[in-house]
Amino acid sequence: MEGKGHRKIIHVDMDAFYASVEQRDDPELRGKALAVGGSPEGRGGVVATASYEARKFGVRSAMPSKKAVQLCPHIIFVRPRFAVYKEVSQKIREIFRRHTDLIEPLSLDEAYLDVTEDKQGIGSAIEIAKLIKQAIRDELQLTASAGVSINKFVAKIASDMNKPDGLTFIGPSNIESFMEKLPVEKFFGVGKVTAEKMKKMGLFTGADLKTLAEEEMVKHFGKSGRFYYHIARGIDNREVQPNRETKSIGAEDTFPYDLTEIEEMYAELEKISKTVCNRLEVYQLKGRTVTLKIKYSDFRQITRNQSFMQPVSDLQVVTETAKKLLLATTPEGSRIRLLGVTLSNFGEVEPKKKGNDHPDQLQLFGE
Ligand code: DCP
Ligand code: MG
Repeated sequence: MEGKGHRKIIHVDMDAFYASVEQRDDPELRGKALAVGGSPEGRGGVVATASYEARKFGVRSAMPSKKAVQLCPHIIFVRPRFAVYKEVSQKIREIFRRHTDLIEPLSLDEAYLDVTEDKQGIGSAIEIAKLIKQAIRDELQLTASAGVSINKFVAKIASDMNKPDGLTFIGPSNIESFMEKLPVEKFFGVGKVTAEKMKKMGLFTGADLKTLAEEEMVKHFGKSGRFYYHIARGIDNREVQPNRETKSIGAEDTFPYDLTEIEEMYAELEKISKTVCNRLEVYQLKGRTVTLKIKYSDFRQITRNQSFMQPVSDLQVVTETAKKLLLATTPEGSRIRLLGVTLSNFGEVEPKKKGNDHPDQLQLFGE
């Protein structure tokens, strides 16, 4: 690689994380089709993750448990043990820290590492990725997949390419052709709705995106268009940001058609709040402020929030607050494209200090 002047970035992502931890800790579950989260009766429950044995049947994260049972009748449901996942996550981070302090966790099971300068002077990012994978296997009896490249975006795509237990290197000379072949839905920040829009415009791959000028990209896709423009050319200068504190946890959904009925909006808010509360549980956080984000069909966007004296994380409180905020701001006849719910203002109640504002919010949004 690893020519001069390039960064050396590793993206590490654990394989079937929750499910692998459960199989590790209970030999009865090894080799079995397994879903963490949800329940067989599955009224509204969704699968957090599935073991690779269950994925063979098509079971996926965020799938309703009912659907999972249809696909894989012998699937076993296991309750999540968030405290254990959190502990494993900390141990993984300790392993990373043997090589670098430039670690940016994206979730419990995933992080970027900048090893341009590594603590042990190994020099090769591929070698470091191998050592990290080996340590995770030896010390934690789990497997991880790693992607190695010169920027975050390509490293993240690479880590997903040879799962499980993969190690994929995409060097500077391969990046351009790699990006050209990449389907647009793999681009960072491109969700279902943007992907549809791109396809309608005849844009299917990185090569197609490259035919548009930067201003055209911005015209069609807003601020993200500029990022897509560069990324299609393999350029991603985002730095690995260590010690980013979680300032907010949220989820949002853009709808394939505009919502006009309050019942529909409520149903979506219930789903989104559920995702948020699951994440709050993972991170063991409670927030004092609930924020509702609404984007209307004319792209007008508003946020409204409500704060509580005590931090909250209860599903019912979050959902009811979001509904109340919606009702207070959305007159009849409104057409809504997007709804989002975010919790912020974490931690204990303390008197407001001056100069204690953090503008650099880490949003844990989206799928
Ligand atoms: N998770 C969740 N709900 C989702 C997606 C994920 O609760 N919709 C949880 C369970 C996963 C963990 O986060 O184990 C990590 O998410 P990943 O997307 O990395 O999925 P896995 O690690 O399970 O599988 P993979 O091997 O594809 O990375
Ligand atoms: Mg994973």
